[in-house]
Amino acid sequence: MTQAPIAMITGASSGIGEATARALADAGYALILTARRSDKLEALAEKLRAIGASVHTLVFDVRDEAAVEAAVTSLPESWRSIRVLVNNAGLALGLSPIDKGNPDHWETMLDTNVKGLLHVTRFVLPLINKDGSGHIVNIGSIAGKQVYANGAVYCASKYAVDALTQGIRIDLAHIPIRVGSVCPGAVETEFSLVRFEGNAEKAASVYQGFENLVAADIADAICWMISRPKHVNINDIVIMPTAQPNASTILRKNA
Ligand code: NDP
Ligand code: 8X3
Repeated sequence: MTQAPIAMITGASSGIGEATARALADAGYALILTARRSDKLEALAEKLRAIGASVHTLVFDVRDEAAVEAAVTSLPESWRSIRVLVNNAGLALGLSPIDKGNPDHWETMLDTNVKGLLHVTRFVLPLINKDGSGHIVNIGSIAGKQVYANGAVYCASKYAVDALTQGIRIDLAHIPIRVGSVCPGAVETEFSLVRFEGNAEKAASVYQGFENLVAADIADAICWMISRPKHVNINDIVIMPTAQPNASTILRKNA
């Protein structure tokens, strides 16, 4: 029996990570799903098992280096050969000018989006396939290409993801492990609810008056990126709503 290729997705408990888990299950991958909220992760795992996917869940905070190491070390032998790592866990907190920013928010964003990605990559790298099929996909953002007002620290964290993607790409080319990023504009997920700390009205207003991206659009791009032949490395995909030409401009109806 041929074993299904394994993909590990961080931040699989909602949004883009969850949609990617569904898409990769449909594409025949076995899945290692990670996040902090074990109830959400288990509910998704059960749904995917019901459609025939093999799923292993790991509950950890990407900011906690020791917890990341312990979780990866805990993987059973049959889960220790990973074809695709999707570094997706991330968040924004707040939307404020720098002189009014909250340093706790800054620390959480940088620790999650930058150091968390590094911790996961460092401990998972030894398990990634070295036969040319191995792949790392980092979820960046249009905010990592263009800075927008009141988002300096979130943007800085995503510029760092862009730099790390380019650097890791160079460093792993000799193995080879393929490395690329998918950088979306506005996708309706829990992202804005988290950014505005549970203010549902404020979060909903982000997506009003235009057709935003949905998480499945990003999952689709990830599936395409990782299904290219071994000699093709897609370095970067920037994917935007048609109504959002750049990081700072959204064409809203009735606005
Ligand atoms: P969601 O809030 O829906 O999902 C974020 C995921 O990250 C959740 O599964 C959450 O799980 C996980 N996560 C957050 N912090 C941690 C942590 N410290 N440790 C472990 N897991 C964590 O948002 P999205 O799906 O939109 O976000 C996914 C990625 O896409 C992020 O990197 C985001 O920056 C990026 N992005 C989003 C865009 C958008 O418009 N939505 C646009 C461009 C990029 P849990 O809380 O259970 O730990
Ligand atoms: C999320 C995109 O522009 O809402 O990375 O910050 S944006």
